[in-house]
Amino acid sequence: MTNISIRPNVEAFFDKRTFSVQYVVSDPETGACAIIDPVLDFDEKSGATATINADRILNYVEAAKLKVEWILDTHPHADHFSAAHYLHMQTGAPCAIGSHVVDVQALWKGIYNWEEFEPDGSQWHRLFEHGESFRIGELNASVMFSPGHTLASITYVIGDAAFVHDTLFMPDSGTARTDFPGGSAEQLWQSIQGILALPDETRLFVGHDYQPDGRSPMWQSSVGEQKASNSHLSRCQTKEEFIALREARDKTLPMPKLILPALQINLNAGRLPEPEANGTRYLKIPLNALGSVIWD
Ligand SMILES: N[C@@H](CCC(=O)N[C@@H](CS)C(=O)NCC(=O)O)C(=O)O
Ligand SMILES: [Fe+2]
Repeated sequence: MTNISIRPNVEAFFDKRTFSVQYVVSDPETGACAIIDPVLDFDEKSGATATINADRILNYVEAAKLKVEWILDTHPHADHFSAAHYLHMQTGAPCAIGSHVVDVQALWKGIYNWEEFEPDGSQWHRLFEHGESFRIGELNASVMFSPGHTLASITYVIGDAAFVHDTLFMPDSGTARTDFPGGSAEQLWQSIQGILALPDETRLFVGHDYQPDGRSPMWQSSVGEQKASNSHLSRCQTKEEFIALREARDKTLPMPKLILPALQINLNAGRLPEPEANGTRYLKIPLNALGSVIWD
């Protein structure tokens, strides 16, 4: 699956409001590129949306004379809005995500009581199955199903670069949480084993960096570095120990502040709700629908 001798260009864009890392991965030969996990800005205090992050990516694409062939999400994000739809409208490029997004859609259709919503993945142009391949110019990109953080998470492997989203974080930060609806620490462990089975030199690009102890944001590690020093994995000899560590930590984490606003946008491939008759768009917030709460 991996061809370590092929080294695509990877440009990262860090969003400091949500600690998200967005990527443009490009083929040096043809200038074709894919945008991965773009953020649509949302300020929950004012209800304002903006395209500051997405426009920064488009400016880079234009300056580097790249052609956007794909807009890819690794999973339906629970902490920020996806700019996939906006970038599709700007570039015409197709949007894609993992095929198990339909399971996440079915789950949240119930939570939001969305009668009219079709949980069939038709909101994207393409849904990827585990093991499927596609092209970005001359680059071969392949898809690994990597659930655990969400039911639908996938990793994109492109030459020597793997976009591992919220599975492993930087070695000093460990791993992603597994307590969202449909999450599973056991599945995350299995998904991590799949990523660590890639060659040691594989460059790993994470989906978030929460800057522990206030250090500068970082997003690139390697399989070898993660094996040697991931702060969660190095404390666990067995799957059972990992599950216990992950679940204990998850119990201490409040829900992301944007989970309820974000999933209704992201399960619709980043489309905002249609405006009502007065021209204003509204979000729907279910009360007492998620089990877990931390009050202080
Ligand atoms: N405080 C952040 C939390 C975001 C969050 O939960 N991030 C997920 C990835 S979407 C995670 O795995 N976090 C790990 C952690 O906080 O230890 C927010 O409110 O947005
Ligand atoms: Fe996430």
